[in-house]
Amino acid sequence: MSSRRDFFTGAAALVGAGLVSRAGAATLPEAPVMTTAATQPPPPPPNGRPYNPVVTLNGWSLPWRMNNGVKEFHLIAEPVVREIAPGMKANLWGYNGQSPGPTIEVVEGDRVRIFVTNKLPEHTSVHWHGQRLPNGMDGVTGLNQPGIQPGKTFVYEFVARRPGTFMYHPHADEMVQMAMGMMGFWVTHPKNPAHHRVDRDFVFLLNAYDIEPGSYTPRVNEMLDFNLWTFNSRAFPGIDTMNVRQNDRVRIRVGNLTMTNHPIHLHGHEFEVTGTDGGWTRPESRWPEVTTDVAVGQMRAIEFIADEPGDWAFHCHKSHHTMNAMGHDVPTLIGVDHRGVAEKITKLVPDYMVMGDKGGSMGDMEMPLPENTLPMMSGQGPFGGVEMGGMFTVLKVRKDQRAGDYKDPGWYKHAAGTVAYEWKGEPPAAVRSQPPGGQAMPAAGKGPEVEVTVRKPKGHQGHH
Ligand SMILES: [Cu+2]
Repeated sequence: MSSRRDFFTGAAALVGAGLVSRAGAATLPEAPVMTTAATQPPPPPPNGRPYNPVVTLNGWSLPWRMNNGVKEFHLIAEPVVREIAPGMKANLWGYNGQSPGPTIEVVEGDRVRIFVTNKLPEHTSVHWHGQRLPNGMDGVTGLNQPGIQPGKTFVYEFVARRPGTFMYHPHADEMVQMAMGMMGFWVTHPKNPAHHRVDRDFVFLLNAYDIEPGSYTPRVNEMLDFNLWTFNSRAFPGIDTMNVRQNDRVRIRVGNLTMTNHPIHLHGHEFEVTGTDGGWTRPESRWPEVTTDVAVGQMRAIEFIADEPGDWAFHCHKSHHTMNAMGHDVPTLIGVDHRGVAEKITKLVPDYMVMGDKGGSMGDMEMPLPENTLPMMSGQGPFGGVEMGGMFTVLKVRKDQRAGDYKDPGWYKHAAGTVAYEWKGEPPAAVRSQPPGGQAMPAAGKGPEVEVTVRKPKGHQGHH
């Protein structure tokens, strides 16, 4: 069923959330454009089969129009400026104003028609990674179709046959276009919304760039030595937190379009891999873990009950993937007494800094940074510098986070006696009053002992 009223309903649902409408030719569906890198709360589907929408971390889902029962989307491949984190922007290629492109959400059995307009300076195509579809819709330039030349619009059409987690990306000048950020997420929801139901469903892509400190555009010839590691083309502290209610069943879907694998690690909970790039895993095949490797080209859906309140780190476990650029050329001098050396070198090489001679900490160090460059490790938490970058964010589990509320609740307020403390000869009173072997509970009618101040992450540490 279609009606004139349906025509822009999808877009209307998002207006006011950074979305700019851009009318296309009369016969084409509108191609809305997103102007912000902030996470957009998921709008319920305005028409078509019902589903439980996903939340794209620092991203959004693409509205559609219904045309005689076909879901029509319009992607525009184009150069974009993506804010990687406050203090750094990158000239990337993407879709509809951002990179990665918008998430496409459809329902198992939907007939889907996607218009792709090429506003890049070279030909492109779109491959619908993981889908069952007619061979001529698979998007490999030269093999399945001619390239989409600049200024041209191609149409892809197929039935979303298999529910699950997918990605899309060009299969044309792939090394350049993927190094420039051409990619997006795709979710095909099960026909029965009660199947695989969760309370929160977060999705994002893993990406890597080689952006020289002080510059704005990725070096596209890079094969191995990437220096910027991101979730949905955002680097910590620019990645939004995942905010959930205590005891929510949470799914996090991750797709990897970098050139290396990423062991994704969650603190405080065990999860199971409930979906891969090939579909849902059989329940008898699942086992609990706290880290799962997401190899190149793979998608993984992990699920867990968020039953431990707090601010839990969620990150890639390769430590150089939780650092921002400049990580490569700094010598390790742990155990070396270099008193006076750094000072002398600084006179020769202004950007030089010593990588902690005590095994330590750069999070609090001030160092001169080139323009448009993030500190290697930064981010302020309630107790000081978090000393992370890149692929790192926080799962915030709160008793009072309402269903459907994705707002950041601020830092966790710890119950008295449940924070690691400095030993001063005897435990503080709050620790002594804890029940032996049990979790400390805040005394009835009394607030938590620790007052925390919320400080905004500093994106531009070290600028003078
Ligand atoms: Cu990694």
